[in-house]
Order: sequence, then structure tokens, then C-alpha cells
Amino acid sequence: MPETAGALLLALPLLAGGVPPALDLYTQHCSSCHGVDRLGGTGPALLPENLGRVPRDAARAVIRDGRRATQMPGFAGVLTDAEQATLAELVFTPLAEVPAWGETEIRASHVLVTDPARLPDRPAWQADPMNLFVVVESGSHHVTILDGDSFEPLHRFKSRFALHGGPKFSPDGRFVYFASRDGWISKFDLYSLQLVAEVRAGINTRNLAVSGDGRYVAVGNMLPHSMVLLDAGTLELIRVVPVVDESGRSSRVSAVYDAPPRQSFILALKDLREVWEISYADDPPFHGRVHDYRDEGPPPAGPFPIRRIAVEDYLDDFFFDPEYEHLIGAARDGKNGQVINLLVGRRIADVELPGLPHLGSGITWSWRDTEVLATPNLQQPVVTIIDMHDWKTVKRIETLGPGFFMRSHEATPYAWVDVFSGPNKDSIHVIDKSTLEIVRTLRPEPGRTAAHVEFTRDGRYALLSIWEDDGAVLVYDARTLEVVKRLPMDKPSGKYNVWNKVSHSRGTSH
Ligand code: DHE
Repeated sequence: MPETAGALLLALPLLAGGVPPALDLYTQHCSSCHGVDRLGGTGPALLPENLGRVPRDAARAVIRDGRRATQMPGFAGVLTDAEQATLAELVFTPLAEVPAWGETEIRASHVLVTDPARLPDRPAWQADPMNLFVVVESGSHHVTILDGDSFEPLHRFKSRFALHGGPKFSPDGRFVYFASRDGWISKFDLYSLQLVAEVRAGINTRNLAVSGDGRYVAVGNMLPHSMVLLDAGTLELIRVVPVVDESGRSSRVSAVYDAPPRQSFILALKDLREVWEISYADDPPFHGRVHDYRDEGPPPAGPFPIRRIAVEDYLDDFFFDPEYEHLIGAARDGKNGQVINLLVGRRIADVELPGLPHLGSGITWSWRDTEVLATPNLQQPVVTIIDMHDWKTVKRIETLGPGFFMRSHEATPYAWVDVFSGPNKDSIHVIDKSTLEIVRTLRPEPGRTAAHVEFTRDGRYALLSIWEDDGAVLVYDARTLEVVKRLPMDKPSGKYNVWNKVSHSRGTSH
């Protein structure tokens, strides 16, 4: 949308509401992150549709104090109480016209940059294609493709503004798909190091998933309230699925992930107490919009049927067990996590997960005669370890502050967790996976945020981000815990190893 049109949209409700300073305040303090037209950027879209569950008092508190574990700063001391109130009022004022983002807009945005049929058969470089790293540099919105053996960059290119969430790979590891917060989905060919296609699937996108058979891309949107199915080859639109219940209430998507053994995409929703499963199997095991397997439900409704599972709370994020039979979900501001058995389609247990566990970053490993899951917590200085057989807490490991990302690898005895916020955000804890004790706390570059680890394919090296504009990726020997190489990078927010991702390593996010 042209800037002038966006400004006009913004001005209309202001004129109607008679709050003249709001536009100036918004432009000066908010628009660089939230978009000139409030449609989102690095920060979420600031529209009443987006803020459905947020009370006005809470919105004012966020403006005043900032939002923990995000880049939202507090404006106490910068803006007066009256100015903060004016801004809070503005974000609950509907745009005069909410921009549509449906089939027409999505199709119009689609660009096929390179004909997939003309792509070369072999990589244009000498390296192990399964040991590449895709490094997202969020400082200047670039992506670096790194050789995971020599630790030399193979290529660097400009990405869409504000990529968020893990990029996802095709099952053979050749293609990587990115989602930006403002809805752009990009497909990149790692063999020929070029963009294949792009499409804007939403106005504010949460994340994307690629189907286990490599045929589909699912995009979960915050705005509009939809899930978008794309052809994974060309990124052409297959279907827009409105996220609406039978009473007409719609919801933002908290996250969409692929469940390969089930041949389905699973969605958590922010505003409906439901989990959705959308089958991409040729012969789906359920039909139509049904509540769960036991319901007779309406007659078959063609491909991509939706199964709706009722849950007891709105889920903000979730995580699967390695067999993809259970989903462990966390509700923002909830006291406990819920375990939902996907076979029977209902909650079977609660897990003790106070605060705000970052389950999307959870990992699992074998421990004694059981399997445990470990998750950092965005609000509390703790890593929670849960037994996945009886869903009881095995241990709460105290850390130096709330953590965002956790990683391990089958071939290493350690799990690494960052301290993402607070005075110790330059620290990384190394946890022994058998004793569940912190065995080392590293301070790679004192005073500078250290975050997000990813291992090489063989688990020998751990790559860690110095999460600063003039930051770096530090390569650690995962046995000696010594740095063997430093690669300067521009706020490397995340790094993703092809093999660990496509093989669904239990030590990394999916
Ligand atoms: Fe993220 C992944 C949600 C803020 C960097 N983040 C994810 C995922 C979810 C999520 C659901 C998993 C998606 C996937 O990989 O498919 N993130 C949220 C939030 O709810 C939160 C707290 C507030 C929000 O802005 O919506 C949030 N996230 C942030 C940030 O402020 C971070 C630190 C900086 C940024 O880039 O916005 C951030 N999130 C990341 C990264 C991943 C991510 C780097 C991928 C992690 C991985 O290794 O897979």
C-alpha cells in the first residue's frame, strides 16, 4: 500500500475520534516497527482485530512498560500519561477500511522469479549440502548461507523485512522457505543460490510450515484471520482457509506446524479454544469440519478437511512429542500447559509450566529409562524438564534469567540455553543432559547478548549468536566448549542446519 494511502487510513479514525495528536505520536514513536498504516512490521499490526483479547489497561501497560521478551520498549519517561492514553485509544480504533487480503490480493502478489523446471540438478558450490546453515541476520535483513564444515559463507542476500520464526526446508533439504512478519513468503534454492518465488500470504503472518511430502506450504496469519495453503513448488495459492468457528468468531493463528507421520498441518489459535488439524493426505482419515474422530460430522468437504479439537485454553504455542502423537500447548498467562492426545482428540494431562514457556523452542532427549522434554521460559529464570511418559516435572533448573532458545543434538551430552533478557543476557548455560545440572555458564562477549545455538550435522560444533547489530556467529567446539571461529554478522537472530531440520533432530526446533 502506498504510504499516502496508509496515512490516510490512519488519519480517518483520528479525525472521527477527535484526537489530533495521536497521528503525530504514532508516526514518531510507533510507525517504524508497527508500520505507517498500523498493518505491522517488526512489531505486530496495531488494529482492534489483532488486539481482540488484550484489555485496554493491558495495552496501556505495554505502552508504558514495554513487553518482555520482545523488542517493544517502555515509553514511561518518554511520553506523558495522557500521550500514552491517546496512543492506547488509537490502537483500538478501527481503520476506516480494513484492507482485504484474500485470494485476489494473494494471487496478485505472486511472483515466479525462476522457473522451477529450469533449475540446475547440482549445487553450484562444493560443500556438504546437508551441512549448510541458513543464518538469518535480522539487523540489516539479510540471510547468509554458511558451509557447516569450513564455516565459510557461500552466499549472502537481502531478505524481506523482518523475517520471523524458523525458515523451513523442503524434505530433501534443497529449498528453504522464509516468512516475514508482514506476510511475505519466499522460496530460495540452495543449489543455485537464487530466489524461486515469492507471495504475500497475509498482512501479518505468524509462521509457515512445509508438508512432510514437500507438496504444500501452510501459512498461519494473524491478519487476516486465515491459514493460507500454497503450492510448495511455485508458491501459487491453493486455498485460503478462514479461521472461523460456526458462530462466526474468527481467530488469529498462534502457530502452524507440520506433523509428518499424520500428513497434516496442526494449528494453535489465539482467540478460539480449539486446535485445528488440516489433513493434506490424498486419502484423509477424517472429513469436513468435524470436532474430532468420534463425531459423525458433516459429509466430506473435498481435500484438506479440517478436524477441530476443543481445548481448555487459548494456545499461544506448542510442541510435539517425537512420535507426533501428543501436542504440548502453552497458554499465555496460563498456569499450566496442556497435553493433547492427537489420536483421541482431547486433553489427557496438564503439565506444570507456569510463566511463559517457549515451547516452540522445546527439545527432547532420552533420560534414564524415559524421554524428557525441556523448555526455556520467557518470563521466569528456569528451564523445566518434564517426563514425557507420566507428564510430571522431573526438574526445574534455575537459570540467570528468562531464556528464549534451547538446543542440543543426539551426539552431544549437553543442552544449551540462553539467558535472553535481564542483566545476564550475555550468558549461556550448558546443561548436562544426564545429571540435569548446569555444568558451565559461558559469557562469550561480556555485555553483549548471547543467544540461539544450533549444532552442525554431526553435533561436533555449536554455533552461537552474538545478537547485536555488529554481532557475530561464534563457532564452539561442542566438547571443549572453546571458540574455534568468529564470523562477524549483523544481529544473527537464528541459524538453521539443513540436516538437523530435515531429519527432525530431537535437539532442534521444528
Ligand atoms: Fe519469535 C520462532 C512467537 C518474539 C525471534 N517465535 C517463533 C515461533 C513462534 C514465535 C510461535 C515458532 C515459529 C516457527 O519457527 O515456525 N516470537 C513469538 C512470540 O509470541 C513473541 C514472544 C512475540 C511476537 O513478537 O509475536 C516472539 N521472536 C520474538 C522476538 O522478539 C525475536 C527474539 C526477534 C524477532 O526476530 O522478532 C523472535 N522467534 C524468533 C526466532 C525464531 C522464533 C529467531 C526461530 C527459532 C528457531 O530456532 O526455530
